[in-house]
Amino acid sequence: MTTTRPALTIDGLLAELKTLATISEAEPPVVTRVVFSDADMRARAYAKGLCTDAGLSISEDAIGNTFARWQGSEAELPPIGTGSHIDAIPNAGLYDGCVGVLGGLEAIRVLQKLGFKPRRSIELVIFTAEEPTRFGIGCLGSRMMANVLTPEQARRLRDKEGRGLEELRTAAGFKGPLESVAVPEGRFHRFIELHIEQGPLLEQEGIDVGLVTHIAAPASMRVVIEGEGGHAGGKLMPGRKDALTAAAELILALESAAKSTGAIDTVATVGVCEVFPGAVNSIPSRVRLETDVRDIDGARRDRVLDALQAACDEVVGRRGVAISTELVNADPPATCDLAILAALEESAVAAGKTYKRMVSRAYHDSLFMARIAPVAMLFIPCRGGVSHRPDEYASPEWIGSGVHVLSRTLAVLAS
Ligand code: HGY
Ligand code: MN
Ligand code: MN
Repeated sequence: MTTTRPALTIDGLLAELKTLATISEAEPPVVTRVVFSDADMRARAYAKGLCTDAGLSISEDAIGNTFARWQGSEAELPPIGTGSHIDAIPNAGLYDGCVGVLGGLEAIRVLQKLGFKPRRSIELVIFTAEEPTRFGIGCLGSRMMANVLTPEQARRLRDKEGRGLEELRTAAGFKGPLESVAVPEGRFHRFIELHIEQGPLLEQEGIDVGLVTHIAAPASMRVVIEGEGGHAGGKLMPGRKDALTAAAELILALESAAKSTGAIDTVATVGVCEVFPGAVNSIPSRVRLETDVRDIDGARRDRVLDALQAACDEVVGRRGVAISTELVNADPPATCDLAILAALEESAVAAGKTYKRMVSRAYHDSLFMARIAPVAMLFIPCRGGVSHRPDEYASPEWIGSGVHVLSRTLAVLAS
């Protein structure tokens, strides 16, 4: 495709990213946007408005996955998909996910300005609940599209206030049977997700874009420790069954298991530690841990989960507490499509951008889209590799490079 490309000013996109960031449950610059919250619904309305302004036709499925379609001349062909998420964990930044949604829209608008006419439709997707904040499981919308999470399993999901998925999604206006969310293989011809790296490599090496070859395999295990509790003054140390000191041993055991696999790709985190009753003068009687274990090698990751289970069994015997574990998810890694990677590489060269092939240590909706279509991801640098923090930052140059390479690749794939 030889075209005289207008100067790719992304001022509009930068302004839209900043506007979207103000739609938050927290005070700007902090972004918090949990699925089905008021902020999430306002953010969806804002993003849909931008898509409508670009002449895209909008549809939503029963869980809130949103599809904005630029109709191609051969409308019956499976479309080229691009997109990401706009929900955000507590205390997040403004680029995670949003660069892929608004940057994907910008890539479409650039092609429209160039007068490009797609043969295959191009569909921008805004996935529901990529973040696990509300229901404890990530990629809810894409996981259901790929039927990795069944409607029955989805109906069992509760948030920490005990509200079920059904109650919350219908209150948000998403009706229809959950059975209608799963899509058949071939619903999309190809899928590309633009995303910040959420790691330091591209910036450190001064490389413009990353071509993602594999997406790490995430797993999450819930651990509940039940002790005896009691008075912090009256109950002497011998014979205590303190749920929090037991939990502390498990947290350190998990860290040690991840560090001792011999591979830098193994990571483990305990991001949630809920203590009951949470009073300074009351011995903790119950603790809930949410653990996150990942690796690009699924079997190696599973060995860390096994080590955590073994540590639980040992602590039960020695401390006399009760421990229950629940494997929330343990997903295989995804391999990206070589033909799409080649197209991204050609686009990067044509755009005069440097690039490198790399793995994604974060998971993304593409991990599940890979179950139903050939996928690839396009990374841009983020400052210091920082993400999931309000100081997350991607420069206009970095964002412009991502949009430029994405728009070229969408044009090639949709031609
Ligand atoms: O946790 C992740 O990898 C993603 O940012 N939700
Ligand atoms: Mn995230
Ligand atoms: Mn993300």
